[in-house]
Amino acid sequence: MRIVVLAGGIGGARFLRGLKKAAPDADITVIGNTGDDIHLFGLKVCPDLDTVMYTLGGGINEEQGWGRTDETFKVKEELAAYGVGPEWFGLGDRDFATHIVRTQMLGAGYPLSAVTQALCERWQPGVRLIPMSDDRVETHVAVTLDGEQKAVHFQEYWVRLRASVDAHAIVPVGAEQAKPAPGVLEAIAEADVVLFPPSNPVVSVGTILAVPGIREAIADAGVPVVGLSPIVGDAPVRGMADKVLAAVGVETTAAAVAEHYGSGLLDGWLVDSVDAGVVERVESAGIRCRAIPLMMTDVDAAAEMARAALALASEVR
Ligand code: GDP
Ligand code: FO1
Ligand code: CA
Repeated sequence: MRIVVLAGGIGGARFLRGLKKAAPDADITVIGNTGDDIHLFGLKVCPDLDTVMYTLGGGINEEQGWGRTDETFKVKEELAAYGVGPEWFGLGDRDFATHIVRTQMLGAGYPLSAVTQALCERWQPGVRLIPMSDDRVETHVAVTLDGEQKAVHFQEYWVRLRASVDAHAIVPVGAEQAKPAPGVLEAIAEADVVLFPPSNPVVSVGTILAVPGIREAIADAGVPVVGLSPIVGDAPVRGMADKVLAAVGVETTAAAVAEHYGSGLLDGWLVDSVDAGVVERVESAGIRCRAIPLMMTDVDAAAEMARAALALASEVR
């Protein structure tokens, strides 16, 4: 079975670990969000691609959910001693090596998709990880800071400001001109099923869908498209998705997120058991819906969610 998954960072990566366990023989292609990418210290950092790669490759810091295991921060300390920041973004020494290799290869002319493939040769994630695009796309967030309207990089909004101010708009800068990376549209066209893991619907899955051609390819593939809610009991399980959902006028509920994707895109939607009350509302929007436990407390729990997603996929269409 050929499965395509549109993934952000932690929610996507943890789900994928479960999916690999639930469907060990499946051919899994992951289309990764690159809207979170940021240039720091002259290096290209791709948080969501790295989170997927490290998580599936066994190098992730489990408690944090991002960055490397057994990490130290000597380089960051030395940079700070020179007065060189930003200090609010925690790049570790082991992680730095990834960004150095990536930046070196990009500088030599390789596209991000080829660089990602090369990095994955070390990590052997067991899936084909493709960035959504080789072109630069950078999510910016419009905010009011000190009475002034300005746009900040998504990482500045998320990590430095901790989404403590309201977002007026979320703009995936460059998305309109971006082309899907080689292999993205082909993987979708050849897929037997497309899954939206419980990733952020706005700044992870939403950004991938903003690359022209990707949403259309999914709709045209004529295969089941099933998603899992990142919202449980009217709140994000982790992080501040409520802030970016509000920016696009979507309430923070499992049902509203399903409606936001819409029946034109989504055939099936899994909500957590605590949200069983919204199943009817989602189904009346034309999306088949089931309520099951959706907390990825360990790999087995994530695998159970993946099985349920595949089962729902075989029910629709
Ligand atoms: P990010 O790029 O690291 O923010 O990761 P993603 O976009 O892939 O996923 C973020 C979303 O994952 C958040 O909105 C969380 O609510 C959701 N999430 C994290 N852990 C879980 C979980 O165990 N269950 C569910 N249902 N959602 C989760
Ligand atoms: N998230 C944080 O909350 N603080 C950090 O200092 C931080 C550093 C960092 C470094 C590399 C990396 O791949 C990810 C990192 N993240 C950090 C996570 C990440 O940038 C965000 O949580 C996601 O992009 C949000 O979607
Ligand atoms: Ca992310």
